[in-house]
Amino acid sequence: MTFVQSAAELGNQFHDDRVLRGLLAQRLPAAVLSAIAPELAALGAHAAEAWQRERERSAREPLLTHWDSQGRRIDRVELTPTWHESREIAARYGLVAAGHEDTHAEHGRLHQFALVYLHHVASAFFTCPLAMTDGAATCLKAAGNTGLLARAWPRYLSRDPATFWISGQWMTETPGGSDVGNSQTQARCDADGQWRLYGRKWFTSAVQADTALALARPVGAGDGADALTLFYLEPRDAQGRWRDLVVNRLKPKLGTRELPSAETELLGTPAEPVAGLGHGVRTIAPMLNVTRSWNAVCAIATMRRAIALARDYAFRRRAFGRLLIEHPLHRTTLAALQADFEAAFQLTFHVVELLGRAQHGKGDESEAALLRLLTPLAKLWTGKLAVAVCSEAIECLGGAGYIEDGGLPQLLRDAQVLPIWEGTTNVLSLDVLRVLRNPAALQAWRTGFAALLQDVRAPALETAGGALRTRAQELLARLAVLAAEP
Ligand code: MFK
Repeated sequence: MTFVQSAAELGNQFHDDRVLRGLLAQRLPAAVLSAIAPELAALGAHAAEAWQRERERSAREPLLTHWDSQGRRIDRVELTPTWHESREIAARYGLVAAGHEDTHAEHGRLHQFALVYLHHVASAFFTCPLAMTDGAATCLKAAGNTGLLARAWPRYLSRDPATFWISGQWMTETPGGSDVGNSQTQARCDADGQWRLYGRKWFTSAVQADTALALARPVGAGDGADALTLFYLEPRDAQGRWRDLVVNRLKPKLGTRELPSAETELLGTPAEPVAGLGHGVRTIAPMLNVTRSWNAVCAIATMRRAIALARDYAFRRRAFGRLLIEHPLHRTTLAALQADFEAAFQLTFHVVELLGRAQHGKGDESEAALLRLLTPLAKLWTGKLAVAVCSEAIECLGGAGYIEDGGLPQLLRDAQVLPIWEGTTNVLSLDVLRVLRNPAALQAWRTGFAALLQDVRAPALETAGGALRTRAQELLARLAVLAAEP
């Protein structure tokens, strides 16, 4: 009888996650934790079931149909079953709402992002429009646009799938991916006062979103980022027909293939300025900072999944007379992956906690500055790390890891988007420098580091703590020099 190796399996992804459970127990009041634990456990069970289910069916992708049988241009986008399911889950579990509701006060963001972390991989990147929806809600609130808040906010935060809306973020154009200031989309105002957008958006993530925030340049406004205006639009009418826009193509991407990213042409799409005219990049910035936090959470969720599979496999697979986990080199490899993951996890959830505190007016100015500084850092570090961790996890399973049906190749392909969208590593490094020019940021970093290092008190950690202090001081000195450069 030929030997057949059993595949890596997943248990309940909440119950099995020592790191998440430890953090929540440490950071949340016991009453909050016991209130949310059942839904975390339910999503943890769903994560494991969804992983198994995906292994048993062939890959699906959204489908774009341009014409109906009579020759009418319809640009119908059919979504995958997982995307339909994820919309339901997102509303019912409040994956956006939990971050904005007052139920758990400043702990709301921890609650929300624990849910997101558990659901991300099972969502087939439905987390992308959820991140943008969260960003849009944050952006409208920051802009204080009462009309748009009254219209869209209750939908973005709805826990009812029938009324839940998702938002897109339409910035990228052919001349401007990172350099958004090069955007060419024009905004023209009709005689009756209606603004309309004309131009090509080259990477409209989640094209089927109910609303979108889009940057465009009012005619005569001049060049550069500051002349752009942020507009709110609803791309389809009540009958589901596109409002003066066409969907030219769905992007043939390396990964995130269930996510319908599209090339669209705006042909006079009605839109409304979010916060007056001009300063569009500054107005959309709150959205960018929120989606960057989501990106970091989804990156650590990806790492955790890759490591869970590699670890389970190490307890099943025998080589050279013993289990892989009994080989010191293999154990060291897994331990190194886990160490990187845990560091990334702690940084990311620190950002999440700061976000919740800032939103509820708990943090002081120094905390706000630290949040602004750590957000791009968490995004840039975790995005790149997720790719490396997935790659190493594949190697941990050898040839079995390289096979499509096992799921790890898709995890790696999907991870590759994390360092790219929402600011590449270099763009975010420049953002960090932008922040550091504010002396309060450097001081916040100093204070934040000192507070964290105070917690390193166990005698066994004395040497490591000392090394960390020296490295932190070197880093601070280097950052001060960089921040002073023109
Ligand atoms: C699973 C997770 C899912 C995640 C969701 C994925 C959705 C993907 C869909 C996409 O849209 S992907 C495309 C995302 N594109 C980017 O992230 C753009 C990357 N480029 C940048 O981030 C540039 O730094 C940026 C365009 C924002 C600014 O470049 P500029 O043209 O050099 O502008 P400038 O003059 O430096 O900044 C303009 C203003 O914005 C300044 O304020 P003031 O007008 O008051 O001086 C900046 O301080 C402010 N600003 C820029 N970045 C900020 C910010 N303010 C707060 N936070 C920031 N991050």
